[in-house]
Amino acid sequence: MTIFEQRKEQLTEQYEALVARPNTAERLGNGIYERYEHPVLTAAHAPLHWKYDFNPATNPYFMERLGVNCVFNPGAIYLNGSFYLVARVEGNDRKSFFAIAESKNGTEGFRFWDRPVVLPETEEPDVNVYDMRLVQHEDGWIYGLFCTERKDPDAPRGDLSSAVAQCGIARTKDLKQWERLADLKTASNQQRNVVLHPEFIDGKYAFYTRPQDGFIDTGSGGGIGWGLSDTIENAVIKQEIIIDERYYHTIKEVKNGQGPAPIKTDKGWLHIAHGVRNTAAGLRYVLYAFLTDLNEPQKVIASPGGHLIAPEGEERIGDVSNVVFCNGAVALENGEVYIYYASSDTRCHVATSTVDRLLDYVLGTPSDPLRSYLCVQQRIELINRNLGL
Ligand code: M1P
Repeated sequence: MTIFEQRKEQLTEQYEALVARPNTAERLGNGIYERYEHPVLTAAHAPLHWKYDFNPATNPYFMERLGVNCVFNPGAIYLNGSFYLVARVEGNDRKSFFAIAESKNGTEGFRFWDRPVVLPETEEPDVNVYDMRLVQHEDGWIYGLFCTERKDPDAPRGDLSSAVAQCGIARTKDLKQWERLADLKTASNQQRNVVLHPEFIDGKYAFYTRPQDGFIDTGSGGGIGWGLSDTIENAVIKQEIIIDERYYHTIKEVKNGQGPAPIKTDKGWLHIAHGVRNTAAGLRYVLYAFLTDLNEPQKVIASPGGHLIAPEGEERIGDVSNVVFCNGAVALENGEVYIYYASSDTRCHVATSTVDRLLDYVLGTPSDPLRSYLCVQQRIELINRNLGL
């Protein structure tokens, strides 16, 4: 056997074992959701034919030619009996692109389709695209809203990092053929974490936004925003309001952002979002949940204090450590919920729960009292009630 043949065979075996690996849920968890033993998608899940040249004449050492650095921040959708993740795949060259991975049960066996998504461009080409939120809208299309990033044309000479982030919009019926629409227009300089609400509001398309002054800093951008647009082709939000503010000394002090499109329940729209605070070790990203009114999805009606999911164990380490981020979730008709989250901008995980349990969590968990003294009182009340039982 040549080196080429040997390496190809062994790497193929290793790859197939990884994709077929069973993934078991933790036994007890916290009652709100279950984490799983393994990530559902990693860089190693990228098919070999995306990375290696399969021709022995041009690649005698069976060497990686186009490496994949990480696979994270997936959008999610359930269609015709399968779970689909549209993952952010980052090549070794730092550019992200989207690729669809499919699984029958949503917790294991995710396998990428043969080819990544070919996303059409607008007249102003994207330099980088990432973090797609998939939304099955009541207008009949599946929308993918994502961040499109381009170099800041106003950056001073020599500044090769400043960028402008905006919301790109694409739509599809089958996740294969994508139509690109114009980027969303808002009054803000920059937008990230924009999500389409799945239903019309007063006959208009409704968006969760995240206005920000700079590429990293939200600056005066006060939190998760909301705005309406008459159309989705050439979407424009003329008026943006903040519906979930960031707040001093909370998990969302520095910034926050809507996760996936909210889940419709009989008690309101269930939202998963991320909150960011600063630490001596850099930014810390956690997930939190809140509920908004069924008829007025911009009105928050329940807001449990603290995080829903924070990075744990190996999740804490990666390209951007101490981060969990979620832009994909699936709620099945039987009430099961699959929360797809990424850790440390490196790999994708799943946590499973149910609509009932998540509603119990958002409605039964006390809100953040915002001061240590009041937090102690809140806990003493719980302790006293428990000791009295
Ligand atoms: O690195 C953590 C996350 O940072 C950004 O999120 P936000 O705009 O809320 O700060 C995004 O680039 C996201 O992809 C990334 O996971």
